[in-house]
Amino acid sequence: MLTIFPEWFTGPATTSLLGRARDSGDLDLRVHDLRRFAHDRHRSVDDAPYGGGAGMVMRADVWIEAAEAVWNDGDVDGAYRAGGQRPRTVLLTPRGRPLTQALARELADEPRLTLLCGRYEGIDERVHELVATDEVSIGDYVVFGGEVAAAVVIEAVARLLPGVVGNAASPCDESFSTGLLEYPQYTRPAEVRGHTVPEVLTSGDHAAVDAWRRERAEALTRRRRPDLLAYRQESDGEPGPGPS
Ligand code: 6GU
Repeated sequence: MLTIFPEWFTGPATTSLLGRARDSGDLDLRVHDLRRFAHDRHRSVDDAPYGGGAGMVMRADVWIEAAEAVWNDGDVDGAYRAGGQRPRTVLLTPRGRPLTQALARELADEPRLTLLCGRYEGIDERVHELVATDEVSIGDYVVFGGEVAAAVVIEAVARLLPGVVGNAASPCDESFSTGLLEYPQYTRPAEVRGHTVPEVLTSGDHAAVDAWRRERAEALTRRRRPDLLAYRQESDGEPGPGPS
């Protein structure tokens, strides 16, 4: 990934399951500093917009040279030259395709990804044209920059990789393969501040537990995310990735 804030990733990249996936070699994550590819002593990566207006725009030439260097990193034949085949290169931007579990699966199938973190008011349009193969957004809201969005993409993709813990079936995974939200879960103690555990869960009747969970998941989905149910009906009961 390419960013002007490589230090931003130290926490997410070294902590918990992502850190473990890197340590075990299941994930090879390299964070590159975009400023290393700047042309001047001040290492500037942005300039004033053509046509005027407030704010700065990130320079296309710096992004292009940085991306080409990253594409060719560790590639002795230089297979990813300008104009040649590029690895899947995802520009994180609010105008991108919304991230879904289906898109995370698609990206997880790639042998290699390059993630570009945009900042400031924007990026020169030619980065979209010449560097990015994909544009991805993490939702309909705006955050300061692509770093947090890239971290979301990395986590969503990494946990789908073979050997990475968290790959096993969990209620969360089921949410987006059955198209339903997850059912409520409980663990000990049996009572907390007067709130008890639903009796069926301690009955030992596995069929009854399954039926209860399914009913709860459906009720919750109907109340909170009717859009998921609509999508499910459209796709004729096919387990799907959710809307869009
Ligand atoms: Cl990828 N970037 C920014 N700045 N804001 C966002 C986003 C990305 N996705 C949703 N909001």
